[in-house]
Amino acid sequence: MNYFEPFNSYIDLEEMKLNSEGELIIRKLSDMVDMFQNKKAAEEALKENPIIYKVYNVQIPEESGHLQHCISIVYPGKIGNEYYMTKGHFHKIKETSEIYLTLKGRGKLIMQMPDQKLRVLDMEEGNISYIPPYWAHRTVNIGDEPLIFFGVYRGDAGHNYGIIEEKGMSVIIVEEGDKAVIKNNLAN
Ligand code: PAN
Ligand code: ZN
Repeated sequence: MNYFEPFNSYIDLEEMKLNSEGELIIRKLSDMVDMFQNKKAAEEALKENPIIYKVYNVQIPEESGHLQHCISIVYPGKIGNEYYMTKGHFHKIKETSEIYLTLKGRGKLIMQMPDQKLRVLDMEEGNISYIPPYWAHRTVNIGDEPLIFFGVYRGDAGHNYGIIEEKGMSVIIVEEGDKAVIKNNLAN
């Protein structure tokens, strides 16, 4: 039997750092510039190339039986009137489910089925959001502080970004008159 040591990680919410040995992913605007709708605003913002989000991954074997877990931080900001967001993905193992626990900030969790069925959940401190099997998922920071959430999912799930990178999701979340509004994505 494979033996694996139990261990703790620690999230410091003030420092916004996860204390663990795992990989840190930093996504800048240049990594996802085509995903925002306002091309002119995106090009302008590219001069500064802001960090849109970070993911602190705990180092876990990519095997069934294990649970991958990580802390994501989506920074506040907009490209044009579209809020900063994650790239969004399906899992390679499509029947993977996932749980997000919102620790700080305000966001929206957009989920979409391959047949385009769509759901949007609020992410607020203390919300535990369940992403059932088959749903693609993307998070959007609609507040003015970092959106910080914990995610956990099966060890061997993998990520599939392809379809969403090409086509986007069927809605976008934009600011209109100080409010976060869900709009159809005309480019989809
Ligand atoms: C999360 C996401 C993380 C970043 O850990 O991977 O928030 O989003 P993207 O992977 O879409 O860039 C998760 O859902 N993992 O499965
Ligand atoms: Zn996921």
